[in-house]
Amino acid sequence: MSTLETPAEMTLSRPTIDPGSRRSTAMLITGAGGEVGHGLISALHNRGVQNVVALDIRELPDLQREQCMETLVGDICDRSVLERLLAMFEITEIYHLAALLSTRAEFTPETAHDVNVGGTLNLLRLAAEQARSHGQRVKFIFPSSIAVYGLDTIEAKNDAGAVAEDAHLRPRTMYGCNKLYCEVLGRYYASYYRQLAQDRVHDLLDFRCVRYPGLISADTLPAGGTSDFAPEMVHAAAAGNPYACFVREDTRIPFMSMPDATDALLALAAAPQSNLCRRVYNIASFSPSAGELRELVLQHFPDAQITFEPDLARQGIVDSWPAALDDSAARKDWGFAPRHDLGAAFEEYLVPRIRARYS
Ligand code: AKB
Repeated sequence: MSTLETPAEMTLSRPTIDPGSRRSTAMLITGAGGEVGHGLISALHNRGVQNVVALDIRELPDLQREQCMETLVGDICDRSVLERLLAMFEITEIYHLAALLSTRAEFTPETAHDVNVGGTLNLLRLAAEQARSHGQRVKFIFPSSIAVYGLDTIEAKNDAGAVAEDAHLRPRTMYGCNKLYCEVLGRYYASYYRQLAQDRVHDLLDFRCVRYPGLISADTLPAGGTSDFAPEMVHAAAAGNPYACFVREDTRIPFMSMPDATDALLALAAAPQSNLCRRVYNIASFSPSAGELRELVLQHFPDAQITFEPDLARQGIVDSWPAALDDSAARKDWGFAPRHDLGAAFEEYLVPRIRARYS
């Protein structure tokens, strides 16, 4: 099949681009229909960025589509979809968000590996090919996760305190293994890709990565993660639904608000390369226990019905994640400074927006 034919697996939502014309430059977002994609597209739109091309396996809602230059429906595992993209656009920057999250991945680990690793490999290769063809480095921004860490016992978790980037890298989930390996692949493509080839071109990719904690959005609900108990608790309270939290009251992992998560991706992307002393950075904002979260939710929604019914398997995953992250490198190198601590996340962001959403 020629690269100019539209494969059955990919459809254009707005077929406005003439493939014969000069390719326009584009910023590609994969997994654009997910929670981070939703926040990132709107953050880029608010900043006046007009060349976003969004890719997802499902059609995006109208509002997101209007905020993009082009939206494509297709699978990152399908290389013909990516070839088609290359025929249409000159891609200068990639935000590769598509992934199967930690809970979902445990039900179909091999499929998760195909998407999380195979899809990332396809995107890294696409970035390298792009850089070779237009002669400029492609920026590759990759959200990794707290799931790359693995602490064997609650005692080890308590003793570890705020975990730094290079410690405790023993993930217990397929998703964590995939994210950790993709970080390594990103480093390989950026520094050593085809290192023995005669026609090797150096410096094709500028790979930058944040390790996200759990994220809480007012506008979307997560699907398939294990940190989902926090956003689910808040949304259920606002919607007037009872909520049985699937982890113990004393469970503690770091979180951040969605606006801080998307701002962090953009701040890392914008940082001068000379300031960056690593490719992979921890970031986090606050680390409440599930019980403390419940108390805070009750302050804002006094009628909320929140109980604790731990699911031992999911509990085991969250117990293996650190209670806090050391994000001092991100603060020092590229000025990471989340605007929402726990109180501000609730008062200034979550509660007003979620109330409006469910009222
Ligand atoms: C998950 O729960 O899988 C994600 C994550 C912590 O990366 N939210």
